[in-house]
Amino acid sequence: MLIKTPFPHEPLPSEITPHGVYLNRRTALAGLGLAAASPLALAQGTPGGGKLPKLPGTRSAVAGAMVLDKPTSYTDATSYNNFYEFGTDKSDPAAYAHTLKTRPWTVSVEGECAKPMRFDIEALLKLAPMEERIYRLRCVEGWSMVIPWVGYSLAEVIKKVEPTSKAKYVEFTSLADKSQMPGVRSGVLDWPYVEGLRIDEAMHPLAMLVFGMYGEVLPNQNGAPLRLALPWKYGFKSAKSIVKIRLVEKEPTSSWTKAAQQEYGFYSNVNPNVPHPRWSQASERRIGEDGLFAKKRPTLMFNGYEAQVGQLYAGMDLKKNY
Ligand SMILES: Nc1nc2c(c(=O)[nH]1)N[C@H]1C(S)=C(S)[C@@H](COP(=O)(O)O)O[C@H]1N2
Ligand SMILES: [Mo]
Repeated sequence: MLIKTPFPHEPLPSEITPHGVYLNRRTALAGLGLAAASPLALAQGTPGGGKLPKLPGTRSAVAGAMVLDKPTSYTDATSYNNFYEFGTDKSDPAAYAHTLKTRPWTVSVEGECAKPMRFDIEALLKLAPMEERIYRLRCVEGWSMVIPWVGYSLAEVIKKVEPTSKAKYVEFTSLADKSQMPGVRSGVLDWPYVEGLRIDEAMHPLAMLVFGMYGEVLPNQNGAPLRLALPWKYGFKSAKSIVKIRLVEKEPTSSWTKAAQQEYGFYSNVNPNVPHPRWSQASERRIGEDGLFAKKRPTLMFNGYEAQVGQLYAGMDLKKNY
């Protein structure tokens, strides 16, 4: 049977909210004789919405954490979203996610570990120093963004619970509450939203637990109060609004794999050479570059993070392990 999934189309330019004006800080600084603005200055100059509490992070020292691509405008990053718990249209999360209650919020970290723990969100915010990292985000649908996230490596939390030798994988579960999330009443996915990683992927320093973006706390539509950012994988691997992190022995089944196994594999590493069964993955549209003359960008192996993560997959057949 052919499963009709809601991932089939390339967005039309008309579907994309006109983006806000990007404050070109490099140009502004050039006028002041400070042309050699560091990527840090550039990142910190990427304006947020100015309505949410500030959440600053120091420039990350993790290799590959600061791409030099121009960050997507805050307006685009917060109005063109995938968060099916609030509906399947790109504009639904921004329209409906205000009903999500992000306090109180606890995250249980459990399973194959010596010290299972329930973390209050306030404790997680203090668990490790906040870093700013500018990552590419490549959606499996064929578009991409560049987002200055604020958070720290997921490994910081996993280490705390002391995984046992049986902890081969990590499973992430998002909140699924009909009273707060209107999309959970639909059968579009088998709720709750579940994703998974191999433990060595989860422990990689680039695998990030995110609490903020653009120097402010996460807007609800982007996965408040905490989500993942896995820059070398298709966007759907980065679960939003996480309530449970479970260390397990067997490969978890993600919600998208359950919905259409031939289309969304466990690894889902960005790979221009492995087409999705219904469309090519060789190129992408960068949101904000949607003008009449905008060229598509070639998609990079592992989304451009091959130097950092390639060895995780040494010797694996990436067509088979899609
Ligand atoms: N819980 C949950 N997490 C999710 C999704 C979702 O529908 N539900 N969508 C995923 C997809 S397909 C993408 S591309 C990214 C989008 O993140 P963004 O809206 O912050 O750009 O979130 C991912 N995380
Ligand atoms: Mo996506």
